[in-house]
Amino acid sequence: MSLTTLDLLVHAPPRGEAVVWGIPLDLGKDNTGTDTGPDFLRRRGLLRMLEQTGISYRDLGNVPCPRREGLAMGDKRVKYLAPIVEVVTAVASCVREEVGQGRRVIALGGDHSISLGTISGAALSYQGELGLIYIDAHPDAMTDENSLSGNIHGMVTSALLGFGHSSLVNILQPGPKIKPERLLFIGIKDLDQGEIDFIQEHHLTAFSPLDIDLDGLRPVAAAIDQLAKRVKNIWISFDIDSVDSHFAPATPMSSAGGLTYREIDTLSKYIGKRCNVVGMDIVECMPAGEVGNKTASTAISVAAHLLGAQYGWYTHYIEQEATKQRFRE
Ligand SMILES: [Mn+2]
Repeated sequence: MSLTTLDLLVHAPPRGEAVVWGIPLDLGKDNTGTDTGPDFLRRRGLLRMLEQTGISYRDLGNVPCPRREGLAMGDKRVKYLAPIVEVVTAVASCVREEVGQGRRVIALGGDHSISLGTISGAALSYQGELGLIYIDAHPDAMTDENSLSGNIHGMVTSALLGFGHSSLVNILQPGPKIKPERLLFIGIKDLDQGEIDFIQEHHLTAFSPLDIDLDGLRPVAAAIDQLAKRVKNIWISFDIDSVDSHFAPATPMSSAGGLTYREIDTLSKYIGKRCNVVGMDIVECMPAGEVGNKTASTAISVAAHLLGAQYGWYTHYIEQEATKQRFRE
């Protein structure tokens, strides 16, 4: 074992206070079913995890989000633009406030369009001094001009970088929110040609499962370290579909070939110990697709690790043994 890996396993009580916030926005894509994601993750152990790991938190409940029945879709190139912008603008202003108070935000989606709000808010709170690690099977870098579906959940990173429909770019304040050299993609594997061009054109750093198969996690870890050195505060946007469907089936774009359990487990531990994670999104959770408790337990342990906590079956086991011992004494 190297000193690095031992260091990653040290149990240190996570610092600071967190807020849990549900954003059941379900308008950013064609299929529905991610609106129940926040309550599902709470019920399946997210809040229990926060209690067990000693993270003090407040649950802010769920943001009211309009349902698509009776709503006008509007321009087919940016479906449901007006209601999405309304919700994410409110989200941005609340996240700016919470982050400004030094609280770490755990934002539960909803589809990935919520991140237009959470990340814009956090970036504005730090006057643009924010790094972003985007863990997703898709880079979500389309625009209203080249998207085939017109779904806004696929236009997130392009808008944060300042490209695409002006209403998505100018959330809360005009202009880009993230600098291209402060964005790191991990897990992308399903890309449109427009996204391949976008990544090349803006020299974005991206690691696909193929890169990880070829070179291992070492280059990814180096890129994480480099980002943490470049910018103090980091936001993690975790799309459940970045993980192989075997380990996290409950997501609309679930597919095989994504990150393995061990890869996401290692990565989340590494990020949690090496980066100052100021907040995270956990998005695209679709409870109807759940098998057993696979997706929930994967997502919840990822969240714990991103906050710097040790969490898993072995920590439970140790706790139980410690309780038994106290009882005997
Ligand atoms: Mn996504």
